[in-house]
Amino acid sequence: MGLFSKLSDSLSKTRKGFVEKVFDTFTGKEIDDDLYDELEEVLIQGDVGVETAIYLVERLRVREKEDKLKYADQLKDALIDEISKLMGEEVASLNLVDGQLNIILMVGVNGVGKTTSIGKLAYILKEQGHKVILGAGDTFRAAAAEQLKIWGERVGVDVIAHQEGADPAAVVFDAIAAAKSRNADVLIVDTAGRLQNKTNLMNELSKIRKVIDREAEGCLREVLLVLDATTGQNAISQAKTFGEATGVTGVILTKLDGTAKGGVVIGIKHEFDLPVKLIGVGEQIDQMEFFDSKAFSTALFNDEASLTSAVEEIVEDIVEEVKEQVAELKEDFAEFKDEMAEEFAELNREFGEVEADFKEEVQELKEDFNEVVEDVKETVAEVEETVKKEKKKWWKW
Ligand SMILES: Nc1nc2c(ncn2[C@@H]2O[C@H](COP(=O)(O)OP(=O)(O)OP(=O)(O)O)[C@@H](O)[C@H]2O)c(=O)[nH]1
Ligand SMILES: [Mg+2]
Repeated sequence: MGLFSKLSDSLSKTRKGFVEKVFDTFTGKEIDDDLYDELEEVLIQGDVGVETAIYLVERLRVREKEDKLKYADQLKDALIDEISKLMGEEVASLNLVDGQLNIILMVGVNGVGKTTSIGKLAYILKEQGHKVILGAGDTFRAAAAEQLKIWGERVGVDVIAHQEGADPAAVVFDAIAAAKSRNADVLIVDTAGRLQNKTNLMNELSKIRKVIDREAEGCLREVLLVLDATTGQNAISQAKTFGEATGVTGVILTKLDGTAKGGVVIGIKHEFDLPVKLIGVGEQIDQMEFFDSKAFSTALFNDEASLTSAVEEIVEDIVEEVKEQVAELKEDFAEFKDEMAEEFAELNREFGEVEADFKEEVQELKEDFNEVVEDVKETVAEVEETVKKEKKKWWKW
């Protein structure tokens, strides 16, 4: 499936559940305060966040005056325009420096998709040619290191892990040493999502940061906060807590595929000075993408987007089918060739037998013919002899 249709597909629930509701508020109505109130409510329900909902409604009031809009339908285009502006046009990237060790720290509460995202990110970076190593900094949850090791095997990268209950700072220390000695240029560190309480969690993260700063000064390029899109408003409040406490540099928004709460991206973009860097659109290894604001708002609002993705899918299906048919034809042809070769060999054999029989018969015929020739010669000789004798008789007369 193409990149765009993947994104468009993963946003289909948000398009149906959120965008269509927003658009419904506009249908066939006059512009008045009730309409703005209703819109604000729908935006909040769609998880863009209270602040962002208020901001967008304010912007629409301004646009109504500036553009002299009369009907609610006209506000629809203005809203799409305002949200697209707010999202920006940039495609996200990671802050990595060539030829140096780059450390990426993954943080976030339990179950949001940190470990899975590490696996997917390692896969992306490895494909890009980086040498990646993983550090199992979640020593709190049973089997957390095992889960990371499974991802490491899947991707084909080394994982540095200690026993359950070990000091995560010690794991990070070893992981940095391993990254240096094995010449890895990207180290991604997993962390625990749940500790006894929030203070413990934040303390642990700051201890890990200290080890990184001491052992690999200046190498911590990204602290990525992983947020689960299905939690909507909760994701926004987690962004507040973690953003303040752990020096987060960007967000990975996971599980966009299973939710109608994709509007949360708009809120995160607007309320925090935090770029959404990557989005998770499924559980598989290749289901994570760098966040492309423009593609995102296009896929969200534009009918053309669904059309393009539908066409893209149809074309892909056709290409797949043709490929399959070509493969089948190739197989058939190979079989046909083998059959023909066999038949040909058989014919050759049969022909050889016939040829041999034929030669024998010709030989026999030749022999018969020679015999006949001999007989004829003998007869001729006898006749000549008789003629001679008869001639002599006649002379005597
Ligand atoms: N549908 C979908 N599921 C995802 C995505 N990312 C992660 N998941 C699933 O979310 C669940 C939790 O993922 P983990 O990676 O274990 O989450 P975690 O943050 O490491 O959890 P803890 O280690 O307990 O803190 C798993 O079942 C993943 O398969 C995504 O983008 N889409
Ligand atoms: Mg985990």
